[in-house]
Amino acid sequence: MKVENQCLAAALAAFPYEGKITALEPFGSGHINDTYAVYVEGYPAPRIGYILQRLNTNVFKQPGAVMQNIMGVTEYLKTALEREQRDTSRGTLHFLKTADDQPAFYDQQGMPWRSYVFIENSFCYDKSPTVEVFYQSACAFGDFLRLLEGYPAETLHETIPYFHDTRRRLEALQQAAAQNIAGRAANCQPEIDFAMNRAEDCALLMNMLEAGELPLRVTHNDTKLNNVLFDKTTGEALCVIDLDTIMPGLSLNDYGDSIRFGATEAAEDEPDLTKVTLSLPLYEAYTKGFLQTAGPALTPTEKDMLPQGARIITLECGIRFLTDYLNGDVYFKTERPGQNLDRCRTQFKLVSDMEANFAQMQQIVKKYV
Ligand code: ADP
Ligand code: GN1
Ligand code: MG
Repeated sequence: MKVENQCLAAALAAFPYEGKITALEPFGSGHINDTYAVYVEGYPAPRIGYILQRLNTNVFKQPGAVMQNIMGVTEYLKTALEREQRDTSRGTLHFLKTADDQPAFYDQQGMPWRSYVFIENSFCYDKSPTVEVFYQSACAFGDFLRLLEGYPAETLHETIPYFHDTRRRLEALQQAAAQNIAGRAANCQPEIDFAMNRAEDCALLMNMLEAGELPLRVTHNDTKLNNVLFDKTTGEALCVIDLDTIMPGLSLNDYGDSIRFGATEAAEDEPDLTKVTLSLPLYEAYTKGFLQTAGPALTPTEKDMLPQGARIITLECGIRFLTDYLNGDVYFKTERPGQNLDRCRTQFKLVSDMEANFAQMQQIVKKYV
């Protein structure tokens, strides 16, 4: 057996699964971890019983700290849901512990694996089929923020330091462009200029945080539409997943990252930029749901800054894709050459669209405050 497969088999054997395992299949469309669906015997056919994931240690340097955050937050969410008499089995993730009571298994190569219960009859969207679906995802993320309002933020580990420090993201881009390791800088000078021309914007939210004008909260930090599970039968949003980046952060980033990914009809890596536009109906649906659920917890300044939050995290994400393109695609998984540059371009196109529609975005926020 190849070492790769030996590791997978050992990880599979490390968790106390109920039922006979019948198959294992790569699963999901994330850019960071390796995800597998674990099938267990069932009638009339095998069913997915669990998710097994290998954490990307290039991204998460302290997997133990990631797992401590996740275990703490999921326990807390369970209690919070119980208090509101809501379904705990589908309202949050349930992680398994290994035979020696650990939340992760380390394989012979030292790579960490964790496993959790698959929420049956559920699925994720990579794109909103309707405004209603996007509204539902806003309620799920807004509710997540509200439920974790009382979580002791000081006990959380900062698993990726400076994750959404946009100033530092721009500095990293500057450095990557100067070093030009992969020899690609000449292919993307307009994109480099686009980012550099917005250096002041990159500092805006961090400056406000440091000045005490924005509060630090427990945030998810990766609020893409495909990180919400929906019920296949009722269509209702069930729970927020992909909890690796839960850290102290800004509510504006959680709001904004959802807009960046979901308030457009286009895929994140769409090469045809004429297809990439900000959809104001989707923007409005998300804003409505987010303010209905998280609104009572937000300060007037946070609410006021929501459109900026959307624009700046979109700029940041474009900067990150561009930096990775310049560095030779070492961070985000890619399936084709130029994919990170395409991803960067969609983000910058959205930034331009948000700049052109900024007054409308502000009006929409006002409507739901
Ligand atoms: P990543 O984005 O890092 O690859 P995720 O944690 O988002 O990893 O999981 C990948 C995909 O697996 C999700 O988009 C979702 O389709 C599916 N998934 C994850 N957890 C569950 C779960 N508990 N129940 C059902 N499906 C899940
Ligand atoms: C990554 O794992 P995934 O695909 O949910 C990334 C996010 C980016 C996103 C862009 C830990 O998220 O920060 O916004 O890709 N996660 C990490 O699609 O860097
Ligand atoms: Mg994900």
